[in-house]
Amino acid sequence: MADKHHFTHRPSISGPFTWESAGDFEDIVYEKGTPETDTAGIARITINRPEVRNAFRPTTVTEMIRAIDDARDDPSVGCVVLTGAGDKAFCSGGDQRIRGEHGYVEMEGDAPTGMQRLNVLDFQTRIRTIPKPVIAAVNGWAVGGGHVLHVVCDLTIASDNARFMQTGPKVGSFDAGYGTTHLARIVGQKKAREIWFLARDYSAQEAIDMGLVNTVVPLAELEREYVQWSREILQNSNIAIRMLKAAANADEDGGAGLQQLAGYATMLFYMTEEGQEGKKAYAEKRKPNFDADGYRP
Ligand code: S0N
Repeated sequence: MADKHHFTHRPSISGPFTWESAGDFEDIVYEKGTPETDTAGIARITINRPEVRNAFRPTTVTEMIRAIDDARDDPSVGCVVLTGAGDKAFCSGGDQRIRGEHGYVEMEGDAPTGMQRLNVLDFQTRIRTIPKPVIAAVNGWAVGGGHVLHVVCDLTIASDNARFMQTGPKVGSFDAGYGTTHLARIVGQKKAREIWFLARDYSAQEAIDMGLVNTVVPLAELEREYVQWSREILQNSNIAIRMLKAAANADEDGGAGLQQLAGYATMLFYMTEEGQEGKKAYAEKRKPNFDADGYRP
């Protein structure tokens, strides 16, 4: 007999969970779940610089952008997880050893390579605009620009050893974009100002109490938890989720947010008979019949 309560069903998952490499990178590990297993449909980006608590340098960010762009374009991926290597940090923000005069700059010997700029902002924008949920799996410190990364993600699952901190005013930096405005949407204006002005660190329990994260689990269960959340997401309508994410973004992102939502509305319109009729009539050099279904109320 069909399960009449299928809508309350949570898929049960069983580890161990396996992942397949999705490319060669220097600073990150990019993987996709194994087809036909519980990780199928999930892409996982792991910042892999544990010796500096997973601080990012321009190369790290460029690689994360390549990975998330791949996840966006891959129709077998419905959900992305962002995490850090090891058990001490998710990400400690910009690599302070290579902070230059107006951005982060890598060196080859004594010579700077590439432009000095904050390319992490481009990655933040990708997290917002990919029409698939991005889950931050915070497995230790989330600090500075690393804290902002989890703030920008759609959901945050934290391990019980996670700690959260914006150090900006202590180290001469700030993120006055999503790192402030979206944070305030999440935890409220008073709390967001406290987080930035005092630059204190907060425990996983304090984070959940202020609504900064979605759930907290023991570190050993973090992978199981984000695979479980991903599986539940993946069994739901991806178009519904795309539209919901775009609507939540549009509320904050002004014209850029509306552009995303409007683009998806156009995509849906293309998928209708009425949308297709316009294209067909043009190709067949005839007058289109747009009102076949009448004029909807
Ligand atoms: C993360 C912390 C709290 C961990 O403490 P713990 O566990 O005691 O470890 P440590 O012994 O301190 O660290 C281990 C090794 O890792 C190095 N390290 C840690 N973090 C960094 C880092 N961010 N850059 C470079 N190295 C790092 C340590 O130096 C140590 O190395 P060794 O063993 O060789 O001594 C603690 O480590 C900590 O507080 N780290 C610094 C956190 C921080 O201040 N981060 C930078 C904050 N600013 C930004 O992230 C800028 C953000 C940004 O890019 C941006 C974005 C948008 C708009 C503006 C900006 C902007 O630039 O402002």
